[in-house]
Amino acid sequence: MSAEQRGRRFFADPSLSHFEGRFFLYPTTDGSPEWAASSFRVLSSTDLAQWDDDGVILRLGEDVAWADRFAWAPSAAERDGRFFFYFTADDNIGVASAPSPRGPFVDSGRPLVARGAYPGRAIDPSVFVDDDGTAYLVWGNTVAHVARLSDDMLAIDPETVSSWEHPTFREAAHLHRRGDRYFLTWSENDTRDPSYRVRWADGPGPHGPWEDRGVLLEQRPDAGIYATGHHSILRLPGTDEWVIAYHRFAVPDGDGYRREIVIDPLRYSAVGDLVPVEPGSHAIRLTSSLVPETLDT
Ligand code: FUB
Repeated sequence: MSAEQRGRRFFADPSLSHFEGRFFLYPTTDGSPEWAASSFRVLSSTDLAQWDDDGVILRLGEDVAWADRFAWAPSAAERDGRFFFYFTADDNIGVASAPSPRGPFVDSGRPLVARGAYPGRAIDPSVFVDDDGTAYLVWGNTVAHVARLSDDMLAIDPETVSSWEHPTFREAAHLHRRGDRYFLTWSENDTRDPSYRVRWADGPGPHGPWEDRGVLLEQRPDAGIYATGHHSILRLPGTDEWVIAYHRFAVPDGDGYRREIVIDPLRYSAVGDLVPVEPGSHAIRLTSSLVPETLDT
């Protein structure tokens, strides 16, 4: 590994939120084989371009007693001034809460979705809050699940779980709504494969039924961009402008364990369909770090 490579920071699985007038990114800390991170950090920004690393917000094994490895793919939501952090921990999904988007997060004490409770792997939680305030958790690998969250945001209602299988559904399911249309987006293929990419479907409600509408975002070999997947979608507050945050192999010389985050505009056609994303932007820039360290080995 070159000297230049050694000081680099790698992040993946970006979950982008806007809380208290600031953008927050909740990612997986990347840079180790088999995605071996055991803690979560949060990044924040005012402009989506320059990002502060606000440090560690949850440590598996220390803050989470029931799992100590594979800290992956989180998502966050706010309700009544409290912040809820959904995370993967060793193929279970947990939830922690805090008075601020930067924590300190306190784990609920048990998995919210335990390994094996539903078909497929219990990974990649994503929270969606509908216009009427109802919150849903979306998760899964090979099978996508959607369930209503309880009013206190700490449990799913098992009576409401709907499951969805699609020949290309791999992981990273994400829900968003624009007007009366709901959009389910997800990753297909393997995150270590250059062909990892995002696909979309739409439907009339948070449980579908879903109609596959095609590929939303994929590699651009001519520009050296590969494995564009695991995304989240955010409407910029007070506008009808949208962005998509996703990861790709870090440029240059990245791979499925050294990924970086990009934020690109997301556009809709005149009839409200999603328009394929043109990947090409620079990865996010970290301008300050509370805890400088080198994460890659
Ligand atoms: O970052 C670890 C895993 O890689 C995530 O859970 C998947 O979605 C894939 O991005």
